Amino acid sequence: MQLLYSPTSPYARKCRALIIEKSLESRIELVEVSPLDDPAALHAANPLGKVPALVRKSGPAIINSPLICEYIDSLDDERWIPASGESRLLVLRQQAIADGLMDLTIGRRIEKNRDASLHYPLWIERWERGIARTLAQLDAERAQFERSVDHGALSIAVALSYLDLRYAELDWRTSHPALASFLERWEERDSLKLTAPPAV
Ligand SMILES: N[C@@H](CCC(=O)N[C@@H](CS)C(=O)NCC(=O)O)C(=O)O
Repeated sequence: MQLLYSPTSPYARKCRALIIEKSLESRIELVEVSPLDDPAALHAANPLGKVPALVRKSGPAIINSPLICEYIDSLDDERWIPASGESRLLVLRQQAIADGLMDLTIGRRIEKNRDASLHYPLWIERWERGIARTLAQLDAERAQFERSVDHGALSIAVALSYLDLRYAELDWRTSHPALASFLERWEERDSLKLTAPPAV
């Protein structure tokens, strides 16, 4: 199996970190691609042209990181995503909030990367307000995940770390010190250490 990924993609980082946590490295080969170069292998796996995509020996490629993570989690008996019930909903909800935080951070960055004359403040401000609200919400529900070692907590850690990469000027660690401590604990784990994005 091959996971097509890019080193800065937080969605791919979730999958890569989960692979490491579950010690599945020998079963899934990591193949770096650059989605903006439109590689044929990526388009064959995912017509949306997005990473991550998981190419299996048979059967269609699996796309969209939550589905890929479900599949990775099913490869052994150690559950990082609970199989059923309220605990499953909670972990999937945490992943959804983390993914949404990544979406907002990416949307803001794409807008900011345009020529200044093309900036659309309405969208930049809207995404920044969404990021601020999400951080406040995560802080308010911290007790639900801050000591957990599961896919929900992993996803939140990856999303917070992505803010450091793409929205460093927010300095969210100063305004949310307890969330910062949560991330620092995750940053001690190999799963985050070995998937850290290259310095930009
Ligand atoms: N919902 C998707 C989002 C994937 C995504 O947006 N990936 C970005 C990289 S961070 C990408 O491949 N962008 C290239 C493009 O949109 O053309 C997931 O969770 O996998």
